[in-house]
Amino acid sequence: MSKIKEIATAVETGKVKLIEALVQEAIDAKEDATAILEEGMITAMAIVGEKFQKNEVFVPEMLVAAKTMKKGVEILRPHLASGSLGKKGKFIIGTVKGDLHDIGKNLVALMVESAGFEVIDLGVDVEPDKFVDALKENPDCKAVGASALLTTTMDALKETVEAIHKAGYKGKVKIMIGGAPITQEFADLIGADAYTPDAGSAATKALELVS
Ligand code: B1M
Repeated sequence: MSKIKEIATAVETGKVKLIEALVQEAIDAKEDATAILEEGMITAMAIVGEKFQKNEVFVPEMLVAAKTMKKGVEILRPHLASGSLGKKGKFIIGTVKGDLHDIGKNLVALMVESAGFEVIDLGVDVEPDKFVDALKENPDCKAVGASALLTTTMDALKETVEAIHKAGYKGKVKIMIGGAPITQEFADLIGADAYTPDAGSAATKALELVS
C-alpha cells in the first residue's frame, strides 16, 4: 500500500496513535505535502462524511477521524506553511455561530498564514459580534474569513456579513466565506466579497483582494 493510501486509511479508521509516524514516513519518503493533505487526509474525511450520511459511522467515529487528521496536519504544518509571517497584513478567521467544524477553517488559516498574513483565529462557534469586536481591536486588518460546514449555519454566515457591514466595514474590509455547503451564488446573495472552494484558493484570493 502506498504511504498516502496508508494515511487515508488511518484517518478514515481513526488511527490516532499511528498517524504522526505515518505522515513523518511519507515526508521522509519525499511524498509531496499537498498530496499527503489532499489525497490522503481530505479525501479520507470526505469518505467519513459519506459513511456518516449512510449511517455506517456515527458522531464518535467522525470525531476520532477529525482528531486523527488534526494530528497529521500538525506534522505536515511546517511543510505546508512557508510565507513570511505578517507581511501582507492581518486576516481574522473563524467558524460561524452554531458550528463546531474547524478542520477546514484551520487549513484555510494555515494556507493564508503561509501566504504571508498574520492570522487571528477566533476559533469555532463565533458570534457575529465577535468578528466585529476583533475588527475593532485590529483596525489595520484588511480581510476576514468565515467558515460554515452545516446548511443550518449558513444563516449565521449571512448574519456575520451583515454585522460587519453594519459596523461600517463595508468596502473597507474584504469578507471571504467558504465551507462545504457554500457556493458563489450564496456568497453573492449575502454580499460577501469572495467565495473559494478550498484552502489553497482561499490564500490566493486573500492576496488578490488586499493587493
Ligand atoms: Co459533521 N457534518 N456534524 N462533524 N462532519 C458534516 C459537515 C456533514 C456533511 C456529514 C454528512 O452528513 N455527510 C453533515 C452536515 C450536513 C449538512 O448540514 N448538510 C454534518 C453533521 C450533520 C454534523 C452534526 C449535526 C452531527 C450530529 O451531531 N448529529 C454535528 C454538528 C455539530 C456542530 O457543528 N454544531 C457534527 C459534528 C461533527 C464532529 C464534531 C464530530 C466532527 C468535526 C470535528 C472538527 O471539525 N473538529 C465532524 C466531521 C469531522 C464532519 C465531516 C465528516 C468532515 C468535515 C471535515 O473536517 N472535512 C463532514 C463531512 C464532509 O465534509 N464531507 C461533516 C475536511 C475539511 C478539510 O474539509 O471542512 O469542507 P472542509 O473544508 C474545506 C473546504 O470546505 C474549504 O476549504 C477546506 C479545505 O480545502 N473551506 C473554506 C472551509 N472553510 C473555508 C473558508 C474559506 C474558504 C474555504 O474562506 C474563509
